[in-house]
Amino acid sequence: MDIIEDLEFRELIFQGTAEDELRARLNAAPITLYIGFDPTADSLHVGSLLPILGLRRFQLAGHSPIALVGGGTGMIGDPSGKSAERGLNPEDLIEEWSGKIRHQLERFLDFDNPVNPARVANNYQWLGKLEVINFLRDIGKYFSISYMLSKESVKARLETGISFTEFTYMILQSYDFLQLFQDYGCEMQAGGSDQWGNITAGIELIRRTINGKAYGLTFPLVSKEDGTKFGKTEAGTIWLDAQKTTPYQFYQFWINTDDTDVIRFLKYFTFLTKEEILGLQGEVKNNPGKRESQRVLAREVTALVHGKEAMTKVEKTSNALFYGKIHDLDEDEIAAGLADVPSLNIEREKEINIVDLLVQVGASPSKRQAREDIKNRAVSLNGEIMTDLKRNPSGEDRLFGKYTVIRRGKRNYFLIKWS
Ligand code: 383
Repeated sequence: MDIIEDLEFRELIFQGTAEDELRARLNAAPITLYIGFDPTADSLHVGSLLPILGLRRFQLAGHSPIALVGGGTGMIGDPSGKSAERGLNPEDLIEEWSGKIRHQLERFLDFDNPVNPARVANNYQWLGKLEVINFLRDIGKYFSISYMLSKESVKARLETGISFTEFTYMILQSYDFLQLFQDYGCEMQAGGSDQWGNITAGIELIRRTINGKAYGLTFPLVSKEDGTKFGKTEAGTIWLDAQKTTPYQFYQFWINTDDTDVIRFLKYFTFLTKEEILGLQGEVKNNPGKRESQRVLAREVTALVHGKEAMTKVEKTSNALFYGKIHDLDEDEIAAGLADVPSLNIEREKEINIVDLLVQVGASPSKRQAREDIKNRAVSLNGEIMTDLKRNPSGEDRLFGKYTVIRRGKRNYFLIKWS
């Protein structure tokens, strides 16, 4: 497969250095490439997904990927794309996060492949050993201040302020590239478009120190047509760690993609073929209400990140809730599917009328409205339409002895937890 052709179809190329040469190099023989990930949290998030999958695309096309964990650079802080100086995290925390991020990265790559296995490295291994005098003599000399000042990451911060620490970051990332070039035969660095300055600085260092030829490639930063930030919802960041963003929340995030974004996201985040994606593009046009593309996107990305089994489970939960088929769900699926809806804890012994219950859980704004809703057959209890204004939900209305699922209208769920 011609990797560049595939990346072009997927709109994944933002910028490349010496693009014609790079294409020729990639077609000539397999290349080793790397992308770095700094441990700035205990998990990666969907923003890191596109570059991770980029590594996987290269591996599938026969090239050798290196996932670099920035145990050293994470102690400094990349100013790229950041409007303000960041605080330093404690060393032991960075080390702990490095381990977690390494595990996450490992899930996406194939380490047992005999021909082009993936590798992981941690730049603390070499950056941690640097000594300031040697660093300034051996590496610092290759960076002119005017070159460093011309980088977007620095320019953007001259007014608001940048410390010498963050200013130095690009030198460390450049030194990584040189190390990987020499020790791992790594000829290419990729990353998001925010990494362009750091990547080209490394290429320059490799050229100036050992007269080596290295390449760079950047992916677009993921944007949404409506202008809002990708990867965040009202509930916050969408993480790859199932403990932080449950597979169900993760699946919901993708299924809520707008029609205007969904085809581009299928290109970015799945391994579906060109033909399959073009087919779905037709579906969006001709059958927008069906949201088939969103379903496929959510299914594919959830399976990639959380595994097929977890995907099948959340897909089932999502469908059951969509069609109101509560009885199809087991206890865990109810808990997972309704983790984010308004809920109310009520003591088991308490007698409470359905009208009061609707108001207390926030399903209806007033008792009058609650009665209206019930009369209009807009309220269902555990998947069955409820028309009895006098009803006090009792033992038999508690699924698994503890849940009563209320739905008002088509989409609004509420959960009563009896304790
Ligand atoms: C560190 C050492 C290297 C090469 C790269 C690095 C990390 C890099 C960085 N990257 C971002 C991060 O870690 O800060 N300086 O959060 C993000 N990446 C990738 C991609 C992205 C970038 O991990 O655009 C989004 O995910 O490049 O912002 O030797």
